[in-house]
Amino acid sequence: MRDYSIGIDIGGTKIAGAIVDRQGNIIHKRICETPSESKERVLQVLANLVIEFHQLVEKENIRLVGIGVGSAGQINFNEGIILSGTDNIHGWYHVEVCDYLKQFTTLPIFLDNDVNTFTIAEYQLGSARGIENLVCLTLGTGIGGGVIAEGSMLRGEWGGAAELGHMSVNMYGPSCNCGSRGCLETYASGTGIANRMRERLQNNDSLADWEVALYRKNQRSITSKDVFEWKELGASIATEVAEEALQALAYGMMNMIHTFNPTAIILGGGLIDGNRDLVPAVQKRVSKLGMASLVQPVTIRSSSLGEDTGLIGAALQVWM
Ligand code: BMX
Ligand code: CA
Ligand code: ZN
Repeated sequence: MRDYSIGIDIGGTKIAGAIVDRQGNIIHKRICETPSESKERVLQVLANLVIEFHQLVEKENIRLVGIGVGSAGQINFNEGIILSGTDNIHGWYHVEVCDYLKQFTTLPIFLDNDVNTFTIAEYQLGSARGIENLVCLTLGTGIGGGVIAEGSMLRGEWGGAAELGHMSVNMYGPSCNCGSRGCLETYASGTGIANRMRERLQNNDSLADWEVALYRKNQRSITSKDVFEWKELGASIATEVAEEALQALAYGMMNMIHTFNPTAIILGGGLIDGNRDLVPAVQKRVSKLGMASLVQPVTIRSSSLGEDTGLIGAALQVWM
């Protein structure tokens, strides 16, 4: 009998669940909408997934060995509690996920940050396979991080380590929802890039007519994709915003290299999946910064496992 585990990825808009083997093969997958109205409803969705997957494997004669859950936010890994997470779910703080799910299963349950699980997948199966000193960064709605140090996940005191999107690259920079200023996330996440673009548009009245026409879009619906497309067309403000994002990333990554002395940095998330050219552009900038002995040997690569990396990594926690 082969061993499988249940992986669950809790996102702000959808919850994905899967039965996964140790090689990252998914044999069953379910996607549910995240009920934003209450944490009780979200927990119910998680319980239903666990119950359904248990029923499925009974029929198929395969062995489940554990459950791994991933979620954005600050996770107490030791106690299996989401301390705070997405704003999309009403009341989504201090959620005792592991204790709750224990009512529905006798399997061991693990709960970790979404990008920590992404990091586990890249480390065990992806483009960072076997790299024992590794930094992963995802550029999406936010920016998340995960660090493997000397072959183990770096967790800190209770699991909150490696919130790399909230490394500040400018103490006078834009305020961040974490309470700080100039976090990497405020410059180089999808949300951050769109915010910086909007800000610049509001404060600029000396643009060429063609550029004004280009930006004639409902400002609220501007995305980071627009910004990179406008940059390609040579639009001045979009170019400034995209360059600033790359430069912020480069400085952030230099700080990470100085701090963790990694062999490689893996970049993933929606922004990278949609624009792989970002990786060499960042690599070029990083290589000009910081201490050469630390920075020069580091390779920067994009993730290789696709959109299910976080979900697969959630399941792989069981074998980490
Ligand atoms: C934020 C932070 C991280 C998370 C990262 C990526 C919250 C809710 N989120 O910096 O914990 O790993 O975003 O999240 O505090 P995503 O939503 O972009 O996947
Ligand atoms: Ca993390
Ligand atoms: Zn922040």
